[in-house]
Formats: sequence, C-alpha cells, structure tokens
Amino acid sequence: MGSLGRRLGRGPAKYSAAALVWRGLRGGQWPRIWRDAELKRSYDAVIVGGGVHGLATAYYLARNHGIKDVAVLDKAYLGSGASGRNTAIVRANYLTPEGVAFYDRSLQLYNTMATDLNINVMFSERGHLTLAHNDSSLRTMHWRAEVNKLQGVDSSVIGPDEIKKVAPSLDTSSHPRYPILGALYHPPGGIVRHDAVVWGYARAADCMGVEMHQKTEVLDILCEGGDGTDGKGPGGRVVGVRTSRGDISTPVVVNCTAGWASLISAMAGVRLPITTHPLQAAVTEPVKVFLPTVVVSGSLHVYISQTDRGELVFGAAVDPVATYSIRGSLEFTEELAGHVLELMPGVSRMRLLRQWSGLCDMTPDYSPVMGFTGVDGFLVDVGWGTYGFKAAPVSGEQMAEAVATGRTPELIAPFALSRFDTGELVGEKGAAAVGH
Ligand code: PYC
Repeated sequence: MGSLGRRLGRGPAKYSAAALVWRGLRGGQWPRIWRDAELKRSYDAVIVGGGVHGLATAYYLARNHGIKDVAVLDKAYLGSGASGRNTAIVRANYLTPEGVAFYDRSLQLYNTMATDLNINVMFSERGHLTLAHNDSSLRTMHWRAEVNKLQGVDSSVIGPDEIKKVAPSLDTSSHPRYPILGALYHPPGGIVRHDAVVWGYARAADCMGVEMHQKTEVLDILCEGGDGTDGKGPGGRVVGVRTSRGDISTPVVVNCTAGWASLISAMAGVRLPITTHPLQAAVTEPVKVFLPTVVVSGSLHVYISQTDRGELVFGAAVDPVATYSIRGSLEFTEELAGHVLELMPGVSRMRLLRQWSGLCDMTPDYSPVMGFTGVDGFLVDVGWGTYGFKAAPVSGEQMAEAVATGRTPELIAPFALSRFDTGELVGEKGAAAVGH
C-alpha cells in the first residue's frame, strides 16, 4: 500500500500500512481522517454538499488543477445524504451514447480508486443483470446492448439458461407471473462500499489542503448584477455564500447537493426542472453468499445485490409523490417482498433487518444537469435521480475541469441546463435502474 500522505505531501507516515498495523495492535489513538479547520471568510471556491459528488469535485480541483483554497460545506455530516443511503451499484450500460461514454469513464475511475485514494473501497466487479419479462423490455435490452457495444462497453443479451448459470437462485422457469425472458448482462458492473468512497475522497482532499465544514448550512447565495431581486438570476455573478456560521466571499459556488438541489439553486435565482421524491431501500440479515451478481428487474421495480458480509440489499423505484419526507412505509416493504420472492422464491425465510430512504432529484429526461448556469460563477452538478453514486468520480473530475478552465468539458456538454430550452434531451428512462 503506497502512502497517500507521502504522495500528497502531508503527514508522510500517517496512512502507511505499517502505521495502520501498529495502531491496530496498540488498540487506540486513531488520528482524525480529515481536519476540523476554522471556517475562513473567503475561499477561491465553495462547494455546497459534502457527499461523493462534492468531495470528488474538491479532490479533482486540488489534484488535477492545483486549486486547493476550497471549502466543502454540508448542513449535516459528510455522506449524510444520498451518498450514504444508496445501494452502491455501479455500471455503464446506459441507453444513450452520451450516457454510456459518461458512466464508462466513471467505472474506469472506480477501477483505480483504491490505488488512487489509498483506501479499500471494496470495488467488486461482479456483473450486472437487467431482467426482461416482456417483449418490449427485451427489445430495450437489445437496443442498450448494441449502443454499449458500439462504445466498447461489454454488454450482451442472454437467455434464461445462461441467466441461470450467472445467478442460480433466480427462478428462470415459465411458472412465475412474469417469467424471465432474457436479460442484459453487463460484466463490468458491480458494487462499491459507498462510505469508503466518501471517506477516501474526503481524506485525500484534506491532505491537499481542501477544508470540509460539517454542520454548516447554506442559507443564501450572494450575487451581484443579475436581473432578479438581490442581483440574482440571469446576468448576475456570485460573490459569496451566507451560512449558518457567517458570510463567506467567493467567486465560485458549485451546487453538488442531492435532495435540495432546486432549493440551493433558487438561492442564486436559477430555476431547475427537478422534482424531489424519496426512494426506499432495505437490507436483510446476513447469510452465506449465494448471489454472485447484481440483479435488476425493471418490470418488478426491484434491484438486489448481496454484500460481502452476506446481507441482501434491495431497492425499488422512487415513491410516486414529490416530498421531502423520508419516512419508510409498509407498502414499500410488502411490495418489495412480493417482487423479490417472485424472482427468488428460495429467500422466503430471510428476515429484513432495516429499511431507510433518501431523496432523489428527478429531471424530465432522467439525466443529470451539469455545468454552468446563467449566473456567472454558479455551477450545478445536480438532478441525479437514482443514479448519482455511480457517477461521482467522473462528475467530480469533469466539474473540476469546468471550474478550472471556465469551459464545458465534452463529456458533460450533453447534460447542460440549456437542453431544457433547446429540447435536446438525453432520454435515459429506459436505462434508469427500474421503471419510475
Ligand atoms: O441506476 O443502477 C442504477 C440504480 C441502482 C439503484 C438505484 N439506481
């Protein structure tokens, strides 16, 4: 294990393998993995949202562009939003060429993340099966497979016999109400330990001088020159941020929030075409590992993976109403259990241990909104629906490039906010994990 501290020039021995073993054996005195810095009154850039997107943006600003006078602000704790609530699935088998190229770059970055950040993110490239239960979804799977292959991404449609070999616990017989007719098989897909990604980016950014400020709520974005009230809106420029701990001056604010993306953007006078819905998930008790791949069923609105510890992790579609409430519901559990048992009757005696939910910002075309806005210095990396975790590395890399160069990188150009004016949408509904 190389020393991140040595490479990044701070605390040389702090993260070496020898130091970790020594501390483990002595049983105590673990150092903080990021500093608790004083909040300054000015920064070169402020990032709102201390989840994987905000932290990755800060990391790449410092690492790729030498921009280190950066504050990441979060009203709660790092990873407290969608970063710590998602089901940790990664894949690049999207439907549009723009989506495939973008998520493929993210998978490449996930592949080298453990070495880049010197942390075991438990990346498990175990393959990803999207089941088709009717002719129209089978047709979409073929469509996705062809788009993927053209872009060099490994995906193909397989039939029930091969599905049975990949995931023996699935009922591939003709008995179920919705028999499995085929699947899109995507070997490079898998799962990653989401908390480790948060900690890895935070630690690495901290080592380069970025500051993370938790429990620091953004109350307003301060602008000048715009045509709205308080100098906000089109034609304006960012001059600072009002926080629960005082005002900060800065020429650049990047909105990397999920759940509150439209509220934060409205503070700069920028309107987003987003509605916010909760998404519920659940986990079982651990059992011996039997599910070697990720399984998704669009028609049954469910995705399933098994952690290395043996728990089954389940997710579903977003709740049908727009709300900021993240209460769990019995309807979700009932429906989930019914659908899972239809796919895998053998798990009927497993017990659900926990369920939780998080907020998803849905856009009309099921693609994110990234890049510059009509307000100079105000950038957005938002609208991640139910697929934000898998995009964090590439989003951070590309948003950092946009901030540093003042230009929109090619990979994120299709996701500009202006597409909702021009009508050039990037329709990814057919590849959003489950039907919405
Ligand atoms: O888009 O792969 C996906 C996904 C998994 C869980 C929620 N969305």
